[in-house]
Amino acid sequence: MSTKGNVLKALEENKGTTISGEELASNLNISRSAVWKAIQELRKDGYRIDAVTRKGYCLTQSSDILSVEGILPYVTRSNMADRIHVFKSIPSTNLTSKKMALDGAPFGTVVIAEEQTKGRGRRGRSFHSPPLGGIYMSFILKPRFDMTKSVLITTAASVAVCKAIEKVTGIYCQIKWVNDIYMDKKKICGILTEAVSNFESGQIEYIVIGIGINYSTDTFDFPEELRKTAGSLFEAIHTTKNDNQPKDLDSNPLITRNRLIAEVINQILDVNENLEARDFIPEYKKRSFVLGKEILIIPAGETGEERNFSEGTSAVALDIDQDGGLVVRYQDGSIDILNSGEISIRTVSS
Ligand code: BT5
Repeated sequence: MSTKGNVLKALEENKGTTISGEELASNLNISRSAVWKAIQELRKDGYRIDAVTRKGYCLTQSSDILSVEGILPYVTRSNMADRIHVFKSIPSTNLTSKKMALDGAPFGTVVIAEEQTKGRGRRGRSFHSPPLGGIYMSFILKPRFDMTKSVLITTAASVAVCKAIEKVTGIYCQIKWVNDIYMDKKKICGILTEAVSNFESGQIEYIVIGIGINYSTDTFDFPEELRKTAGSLFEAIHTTKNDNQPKDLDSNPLITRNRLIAEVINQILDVNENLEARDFIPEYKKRSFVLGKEILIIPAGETGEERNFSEGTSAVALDIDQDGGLVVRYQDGSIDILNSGEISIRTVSS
């Protein structure tokens, strides 16, 4: 690790407390001027580091630049130091993950970006990924069963993300089948699961799960057409499931993007290890806001965009089955199970 990386690691481990230049220098076996130089570089990168006269340096609690050093202290697994990769700006963390997987990156690798310039949604749609306020991350995971159950993987990931958000921020989110996470009726997270197959054998070699969370994205950072439907965890005033009190991001410096990313890593790796047990299905149902409601099932058009609203088929969402499929009843009384990601649904009744 570079001197700058080592100094950052030490500051992250002591976040919120002051550590002297002398101590940093001796712990890292470098000169005090090397420490000073590293601090200057980190400040240039945007880290908020206070210098306290005769006491030393303190990385302020609210400093929240994404970094491996800032994430690692909260990750429960011990083998992740070389598997977490943070980028400033890349086209898409899913794309980078796929390339890394083909180049031999191990299962459990996580790719994170401050900004995506070509964030991807399903079926060629885009996921708006501006810098600073968002979390864009992808996992390279081992396929645990055939991809006809790919909906199940996305289902499990949705629950994992909701649990991570609740644990770190106290905010209770809901899920719209299959891959959208909502807070206060606005989409704050989307998930895109993709498979990487071996060209020759046709076998699926890797699964890439991409997660985009609007953490503190300003409404005006969304394009006009998304402002009514897209929300952010810390947009304005939020309520928690437990106390229904306003939640202010700055009042709790322990809530950071680095911390939330670490918890998403913990939850995703845990749930993925035991996917077949399907323990997450009850939690998915509890958080689903479509169950019991009238919905419109809208097929995707050839360009990937949804077809005309009026083409939708009306149905009632009854249940989520053991493979993450949505059980629906059509107006003629017939029952169907939707497993394909090739449709979108809209709630009609609230
Ligand atoms: C998704 O697709 O919601 C999956 C999004 C996955 C994004 C992550 S970020 C990390 C990883 N790398 C990638 O390149 N992608 C993954 P879909 O269900 O198709 O929804 C896309 C639609 O959501 C768009 O057509 C917009 O209407 C809306 N949308 C776009 N950006 C949004 C945002 N930031 N927040 C809320 N809604 C958004």
